[in-house]
Amino acid sequence: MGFMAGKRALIVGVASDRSIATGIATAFAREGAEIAFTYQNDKLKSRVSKLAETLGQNSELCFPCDVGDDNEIATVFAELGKHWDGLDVLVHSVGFAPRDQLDGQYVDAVTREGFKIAHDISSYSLAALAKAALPMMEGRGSSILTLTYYGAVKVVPNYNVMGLAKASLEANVRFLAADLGPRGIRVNGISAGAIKTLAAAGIAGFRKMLTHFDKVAPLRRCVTIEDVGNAAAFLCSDLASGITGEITYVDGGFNIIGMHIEDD
Ligand code: NAD
Ligand code: 0WE
Repeated sequence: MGFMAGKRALIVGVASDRSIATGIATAFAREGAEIAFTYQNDKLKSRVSKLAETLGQNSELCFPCDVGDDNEIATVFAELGKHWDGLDVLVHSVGFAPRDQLDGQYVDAVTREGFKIAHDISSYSLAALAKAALPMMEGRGSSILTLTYYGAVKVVPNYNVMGLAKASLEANVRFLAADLGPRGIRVNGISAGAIKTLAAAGIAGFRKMLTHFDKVAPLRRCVTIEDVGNAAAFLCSDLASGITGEITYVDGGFNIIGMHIEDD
């Protein structure tokens, strides 16, 4: 029996078979969890229901949800409540800034509107989902997980306002963990190393970042959605019952390196 048997999970953020959320769903299913999904818009609906089917899930449990819209968030939990009497796991794997924010120097690219959208979709949405999920999650040893990136704590070229939004997201994890701990809900983040997903497509110099990672990270390789999925399954299971408010790095050790000398 898997270590997530009997857990019911809602996963927000599948867009393709390369999505980090897909790696998480795959690990959850392998460990015996039941999974419901949301999709951002109609364009993504068929991909998400296909994944739900492949994982042997009831594909009925796919709901539309643009996390920028409070009504859509409320509807997801109203609909989910018709199928499930409680929720054990909520995964938030969503990040967005307008494309023009992620190119060139931060000081040139950042705008009031770009800042607002990045923080709304990438950070506030975690609190919005947590608020809406609370009635279904409290008092049952449940957990919430989000995905963050090293650009929250150190400067990464072109990541720009997304770095500020991820810093806010990581603080969001701590404030939510403090409030929701007494209500029986753990809240954690995974800081994943760079992975080629849709969100990475077309980012200037992304391939160079991946080869740098292969050379510098202690594990001498990039991480995969399987690596992240397995860590996510652990953090969202009872195996991690004492862990809350933490950011766990799943980055092959990249973040611990201060200076690198090339291998022979
Ligand atoms: P992805 O493109 O597969 O997933 C991003 C998801 O965000 C998509 O499913 C998209 O539909 C969703 N999304 C964007 N705006 C939304 C909105 N308004 N409403 C609802 N959903 C919305 O890319 P990914 O790399 O799997 O990204 C998932 C998470 O992982 C993001 O938070 C990202 O910042 C984080 N992350 C990615 C990497 C990486 O290198 N790929 C590294 C560390 C952290
Ligand atoms: O968080 C991310 C991706 C965030 C992202 C990506 C896009 C591309 C398409 C947010 N918004 C958008 N908007 C779009 O229109 N990552 C951690 C992956 C990533 O993105 C980078 C990176 C890394 C790593 C951007 C610049 C530099 C490094």
